[in-house]
Amino acid sequence: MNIFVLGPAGSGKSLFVKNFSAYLSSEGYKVRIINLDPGVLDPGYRLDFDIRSKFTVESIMREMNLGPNGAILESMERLAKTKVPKFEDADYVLFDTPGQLEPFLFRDAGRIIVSGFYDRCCLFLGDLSALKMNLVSFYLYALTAYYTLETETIAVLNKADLLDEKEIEEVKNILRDPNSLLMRKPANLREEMDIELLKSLRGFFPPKRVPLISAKTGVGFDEILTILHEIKCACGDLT
Ligand SMILES: Nc1nc2c(ncn2[C@@H]2O[C@H](COP(=O)(O)OP(=O)(O)OP(=O)(O)O)[C@@H](O)[C@H]2O)c(=O)[nH]1
Ligand SMILES: [Mg+2]
Repeated sequence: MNIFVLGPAGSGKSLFVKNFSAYLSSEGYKVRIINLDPGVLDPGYRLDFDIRSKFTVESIMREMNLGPNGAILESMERLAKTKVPKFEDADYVLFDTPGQLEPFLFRDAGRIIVSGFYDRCCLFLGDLSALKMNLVSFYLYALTAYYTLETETIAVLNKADLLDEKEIEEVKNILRDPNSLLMRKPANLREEMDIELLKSLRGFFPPKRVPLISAKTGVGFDEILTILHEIKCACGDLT
């Protein structure tokens, strides 16, 4: 299965790929790792394919005399034209994706590359410590990825180790029952809208399928693996 790890800048994609790949290996799976981020300096893990062997944001800046944003856009044009290898020998292929999610998602690169892999899903990471109660925007962003890439997308709340038990329980409550938002303070128009949106979005992201994890400590990795198994079974492969 090909797993694209997506998420806003700094949400923990690279650390997740590093530690989740080690977890999968320790569970006996054969894992391959692909880096699609031409801007990363040191991803900190062993790679089976690295886009930086073709180009980097820095090399494009020098070559074309561009600033960082222009070079990132150019790098996405080149990424769209790159033939990314398929590793048929692996149980799981993990794809680390560019730190700048927008050009990957909203230009051709993401759609072209992701659609080239049949057996696939996306994990959309959010930084729980930054999101706190702003779960609606996280869901909407994950939904945007789902629609743009036309690929089953699991919303994953990362950096759970940075929250205390009470905060974790609060987030879980909101996931389970959006009305619990109301219990914290009197509803204003924005909160009423949040509740309605959360209720609708639960159709796409059922609470049971929104793991709270830590890419740092490995908490929640087993939950993600269970979800991946479920997705595989739903696709008809019961092996
Ligand atoms: N405490 C904690 N820190 C984390 C966790 N995941 C990532 N981090 C830290 O968050 C920072 C960003 O992590 P990265 O893995 O580089 O995030 P990224 O999404 O790959 O970042 P970009 O590729 O630059 O967008 C680093 O300092 C990580 O050590 C986590 O679960 N818990
Ligand atoms: Mg990264």
